[in-house]
Amino acid sequence: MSDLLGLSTLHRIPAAARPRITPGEAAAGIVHLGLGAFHRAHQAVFTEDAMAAAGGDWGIIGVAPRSVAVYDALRAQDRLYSVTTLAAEGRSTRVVGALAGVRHAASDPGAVVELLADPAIRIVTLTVTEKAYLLDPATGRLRLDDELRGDLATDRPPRTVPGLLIRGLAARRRAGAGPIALVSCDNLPANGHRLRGLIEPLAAATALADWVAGNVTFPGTMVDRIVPASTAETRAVARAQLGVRDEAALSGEPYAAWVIEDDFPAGRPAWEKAGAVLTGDPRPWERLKLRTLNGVHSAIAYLGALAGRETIADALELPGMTAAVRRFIAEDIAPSFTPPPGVETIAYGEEVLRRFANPAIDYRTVQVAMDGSQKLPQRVLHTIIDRRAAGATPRWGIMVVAAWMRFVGGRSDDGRALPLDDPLAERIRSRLAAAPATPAGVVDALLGLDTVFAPDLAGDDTVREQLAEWLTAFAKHGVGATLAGAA
Ligand code: CS2
Repeated sequence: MSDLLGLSTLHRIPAAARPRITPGEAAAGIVHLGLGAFHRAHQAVFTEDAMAAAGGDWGIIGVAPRSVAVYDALRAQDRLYSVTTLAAEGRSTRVVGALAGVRHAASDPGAVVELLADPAIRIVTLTVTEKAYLLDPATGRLRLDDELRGDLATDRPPRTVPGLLIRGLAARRRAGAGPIALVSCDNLPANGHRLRGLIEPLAAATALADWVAGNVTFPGTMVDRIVPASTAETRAVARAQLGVRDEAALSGEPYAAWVIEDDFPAGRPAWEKAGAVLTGDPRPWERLKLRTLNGVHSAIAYLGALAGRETIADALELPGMTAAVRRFIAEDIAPSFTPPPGVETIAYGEEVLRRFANPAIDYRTVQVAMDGSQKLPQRVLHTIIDRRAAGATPRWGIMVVAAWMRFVGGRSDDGRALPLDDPLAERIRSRLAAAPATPAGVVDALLGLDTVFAPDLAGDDTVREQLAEWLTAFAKHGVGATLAGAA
């Protein structure tokens, strides 16, 4: 008898953990690109709950762009997987039945193009991470690289996400399959506008512009749930809770939020019945979340990793850390924008700190630290730019950038190697290698990354000086002692 989670073993798991919709019952209506943990613990759960509450053929076909491991694991389990909610008080596990299919784009790109041409598919959601947008992070403009040029100019299977989408949209137009919404669920500001800014120039280059203008919408979203990378422990917990093995098991915090711009030309699931907020303009929510939650997450990640802390919750316990990030929120972040109506940024920040302190969540500092060149602009640099424009000196935001500059040097305070997992890793390393190994040398070298630092910021002498001061303090006392003395 199989002990693997699947349709034939569902009867063996506790009734409360069984999927809320019968797997296979709802036909597919959504294609999702990026089958990572975040999607499966966030949008898939909202969508299952919406279908359970209000019906509709909104099953999700999940597409793994590259990694084959998740795709194989989900196929072996009839696309079922569990999410364990981790709270300090205890945990609960549920199996999610929202996936109507899975595909692997790298080995079968044609299948994805065909799905986009299917009239049953009316929504495409994306969690493909910041770097897949091929946008210059400092300017937000499309960066046409060789791979994307190849996707546009040849018939070879598309290798980039924009290439795949354009090919799919062209097929949809030919098939007369009707309008569709493309929904970015990545942590980018004005993510809907960015996705539109990516697709429209490409559509114009392929004579799709009019059809896209009349048939495709780009609703923006704010997505939020802390979903750590799965480990052997996650799978062991799932097995204990379910009584069967789940090789695709996930865990997440109790909190989940989804704010969605309501612009779906061919319908949508009743996500509001699952707790999502449908709105005319999600941008104030995105800004609040990116600058506060993600900005502070990155701050704790760089400072904590340098001080030798492996998890966010442990890093928060460093003497001075909570005081420093509270001042970052109160003095730099809160005055940098107007929050959504009814929300107070400092109170929101306090809730974020409580969520980060959840002792049941092992979120690695190096996981948040990765792809810093893609994350820093919207998480920290926009706060600094807005405060500088208002004549203020955002000392704490500048400290976070200095921590990133020390982090990409590759060593923690006690000399341990730190991973530089970043699409600009080579450029960062070669700039650092060519620069004098002094604080001012490091600042000059890294501010020269013009796709990260906009010219106004890179040319700001006050910012430069403060960056060098923080780097000097970090080198002299270590990050732990600097924090303890700073706030
Ligand atoms: C984190 C986010 O890894 C990271 O960069 O800051 O994934 C964060 O956990 C989510 O945005 C929370 O909604």
